[in-house]
Amino acid sequence: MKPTTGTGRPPAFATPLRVGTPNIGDRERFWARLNGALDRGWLSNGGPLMREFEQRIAEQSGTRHAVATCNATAALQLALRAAGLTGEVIVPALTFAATAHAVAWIGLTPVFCDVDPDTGQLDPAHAESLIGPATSGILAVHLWGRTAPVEQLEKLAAAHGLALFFDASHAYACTHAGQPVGRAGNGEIFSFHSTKFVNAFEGGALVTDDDALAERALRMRNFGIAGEDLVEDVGINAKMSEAAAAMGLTSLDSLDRFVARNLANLRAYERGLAGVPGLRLLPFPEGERHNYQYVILEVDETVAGTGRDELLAVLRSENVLARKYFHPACHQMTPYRGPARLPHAERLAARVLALPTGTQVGEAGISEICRIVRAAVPACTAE
Ligand code: T4K
Repeated sequence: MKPTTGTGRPPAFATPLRVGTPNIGDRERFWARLNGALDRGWLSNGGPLMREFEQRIAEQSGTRHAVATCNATAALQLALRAAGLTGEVIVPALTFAATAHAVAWIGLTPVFCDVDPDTGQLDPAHAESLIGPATSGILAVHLWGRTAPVEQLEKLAAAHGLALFFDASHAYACTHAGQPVGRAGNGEIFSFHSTKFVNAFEGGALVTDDDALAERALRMRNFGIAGEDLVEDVGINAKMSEAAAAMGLTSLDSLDRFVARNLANLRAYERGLAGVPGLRLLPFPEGERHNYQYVILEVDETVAGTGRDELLAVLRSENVLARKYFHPACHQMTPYRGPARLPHAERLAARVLALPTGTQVGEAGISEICRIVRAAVPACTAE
């Protein structure tokens, strides 16, 4: 049965427009790389494609080391383990569950921090109030590809002797203060999941300038093995396969094209939603390089006359599968639920919507999405 809008007419988009549809690079180059791996008979465990991928990630990030992994969650865990963190780690409440889970899964306690009400980034003042005797580190997030308050957090971590990592899953190929994301704190972690603008099917990487940290993470990624007869650490299998690296490299080849498409899409959203009462597209700070992969719309129900969830229902009925990234806030998820109230994280989690972008959609499609949104906002139609 064909989907309908409930009015009997077909949805505006015949095929669903999703948030996170992968950008696909040059298929011929992908197959050539994959065939090379098959011909070599070397499919994982530090193969040449994985090493080339690491080299390109390190170059882009301006770091001495990149440790590629099977996903970013594993890279986060490797980073925290390799840095020897114990006890409590401060994390923002407004992020994907993986940030908190990476901490909890290795037996550490995530302590949830509130965020800036405008940007959604971790609030350093609140983070400071959460530091106690058991705190060993801060894991900040460059949420939606906009960067966290890096300098303030570096100052805070230094003053309290804490490790500092950045979950940069959304921020590959971005800059902060004109410098590539990757060099802040003790290390930064990227995701190359299929839903990210550069993807390796599944993949991640820890980048760092800390030689000892990189060496330990490299070992731990491969069962803690240091040599044929030597196992030096408790390790895990977090290796990136050659197939993933083939995809990752092919994706990197098209990075500029993907960013250009995302930027053109963002501008189309900005034009299409300009002046709609109660709606705000979260801005990207001027003067930095961005990947523009997360187009985030904030809905103020009191002004718009419709709430985020109602707007989402309308969009979904038209086959625009926007996502509530990120809802619920982590401290409201079942494993972490407690008495803590984090008003800014809760408020944003209830108001934000990620809209489709990437190579699957162009300006005509976005203008149609904006038309649907405008028609769904009573404050707009009443004007
Ligand atoms: N830290 C942060 C801040 C993160 O956002 C993430 C991941 C991580 C850490 C951990 O990174 P990894 O360990 O995954 O490398 C998706 C992704 O699975 C996840 O990687 C991502 N963040 C998160 C924001 O989005 P879900 O639960 O929303 O996935 P799902 O299955 O609902 O798919 C998302 C959308 O993408 C849907 O609209 C469908 C579409 N999609 C997905 C896939 C896999 C496609 O169109 N094609 C595909 O192949 O988590």
